[in-house]
Amino acid sequence: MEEIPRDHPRYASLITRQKIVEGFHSGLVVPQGLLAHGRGEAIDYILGEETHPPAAQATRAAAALLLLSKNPVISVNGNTAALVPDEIVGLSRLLNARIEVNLFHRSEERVRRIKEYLLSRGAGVVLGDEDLVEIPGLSSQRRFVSKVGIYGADTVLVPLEDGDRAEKLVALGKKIIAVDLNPLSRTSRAATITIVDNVVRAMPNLCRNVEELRCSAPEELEKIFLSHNNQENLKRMIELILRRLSRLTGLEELE
Ligand code: PTJ
Repeated sequence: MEEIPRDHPRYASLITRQKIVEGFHSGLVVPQGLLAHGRGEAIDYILGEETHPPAAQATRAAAALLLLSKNPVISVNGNTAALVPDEIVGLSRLLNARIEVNLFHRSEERVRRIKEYLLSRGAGVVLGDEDLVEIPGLSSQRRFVSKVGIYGADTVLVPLEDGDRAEKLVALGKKIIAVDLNPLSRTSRAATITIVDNVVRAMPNLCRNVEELRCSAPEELEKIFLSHNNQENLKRMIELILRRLSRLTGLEELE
């Protein structure tokens, strides 16, 4: 791995970029995943590469929802496998949740590679290559889902979605938790809860919140979940981005 000076002001961002590039070289990430990452980086730059209060609140609501769910599933694509493999495995253990590989640019070879990678990081079972059914009305490759995984889930965590699937899963009556740096995306708007944060910060935060809330009474969890309003939270994130942009450009009068 190329040496990145620790005192570089954007050290964390450059390390994350390295992980994506390594994931690409080892066949986990598709070239399109590099572009998607760059899109996320641009928004993260505006956010100052830190977690803001609306994202922290969404993360807590997501933890409550996951703990209330009977059959939560963590959907994994190439980028998330490359960036947060240990957190995916850790969260699945904390919640007893299934992990499923579900890809937009699907190939049997890449499903196998991602599955093997997660198993090598300690995952028990990884679904995504057998017992598959199709999500009705969805034409992308993401329509192939495991019958006992995403298809049977009541809540699906979809870090770095690409917009086509979240809406269909919501239409099937599932609750969707998205992690997406873009508060304007279709996924962000369609999800039950969207965490507008970098997946490298959101996943460890989510694990921490689940640990903190795991002994809470269901009524308490419900209160946290029901007090969350996704559209309102997205609005707060968009306002925050506008405020930060106006400050960065010196156009304070926009505030
Ligand atoms: O591995 P595959 O085949 O399933 O493909 C995965 C990608 C990411 C290539 C595919 O899902 C795709 O094309 O996604 P999009 O449409 O580019 O959307 C990705 C979204 O994730 C965009 O809104 C980005 O802003 C956002 N994003 C990118 N990197 C991060 C992120 N959000 C949170 N954390 C990130 N690190």
